[in-house]
Amino acid sequence: MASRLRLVGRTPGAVGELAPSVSVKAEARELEGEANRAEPQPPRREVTDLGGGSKVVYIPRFVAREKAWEWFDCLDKTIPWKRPEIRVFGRTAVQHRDVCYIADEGLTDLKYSGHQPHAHSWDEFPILKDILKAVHEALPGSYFNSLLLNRYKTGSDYVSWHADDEPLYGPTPEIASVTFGCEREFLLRKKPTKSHAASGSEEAARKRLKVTAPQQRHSFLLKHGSLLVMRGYTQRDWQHSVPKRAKASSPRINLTFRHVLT
Ligand SMILES: O=C(O)CCC(=O)C(=O)O
Repeated sequence: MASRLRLVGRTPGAVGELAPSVSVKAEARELEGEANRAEPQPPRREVTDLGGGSKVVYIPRFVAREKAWEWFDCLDKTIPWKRPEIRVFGRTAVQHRDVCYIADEGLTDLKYSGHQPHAHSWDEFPILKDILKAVHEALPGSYFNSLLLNRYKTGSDYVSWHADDEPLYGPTPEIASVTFGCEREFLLRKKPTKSHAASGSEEAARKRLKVTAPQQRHSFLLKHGSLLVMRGYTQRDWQHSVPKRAKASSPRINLTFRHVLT
């Protein structure tokens, strides 16, 4: 401290003041150095309690901007993206986004909409091991052994309303979702329950009045380098989607880390 005080020259900014002296610049650099040496603060977290034991944690700046672009480029180029055919409401359709699946060896196979993705090994993609490590560090006590990657090339690519409620994840799965590239809206809506479902006469009255049934909804604008975590009964009681957005003109890559029960 004493040495810094000795270095200080005249106060800059006074009328007729010369350019800051070397000693003032030295002090500024020293103060800057001190700020950089200060304990790094963990990134800000926003917690949304959805009620009924469901929760969402959102960390907007999980990965620093430049690092996140580096990871985006590497994933965009090196992942063997596929756009598979799936069965929806009895019809075959091409999925509206590129996907790839990674899992530990020996886990129960993932199957959704009549499609069973090939499970690649983590060893094929060192970058995914790095991202998984960062996720585990941010979420102490959590453990993920599989990953579904999605690439939305344009605003016409989307994922429709669904829940990741496959039995292989158990009753209260934790899903950690990392986003790179274009910002897109991530929506959550409550699944209708018996107590919320309207009776026939209530529904008829609503139709006459042209009123939509009240439904709990939440929306998150998922930023480049962000992490969103769904916890508790979110998959049992809520659905999520990433809708089409005409204005989304650049690609977005999303990684959802999951734990398959063994
Ligand atoms: O792209 C996203 O943010 C969501 C992806 C998703 O819902 C899923 O992989 O199940």
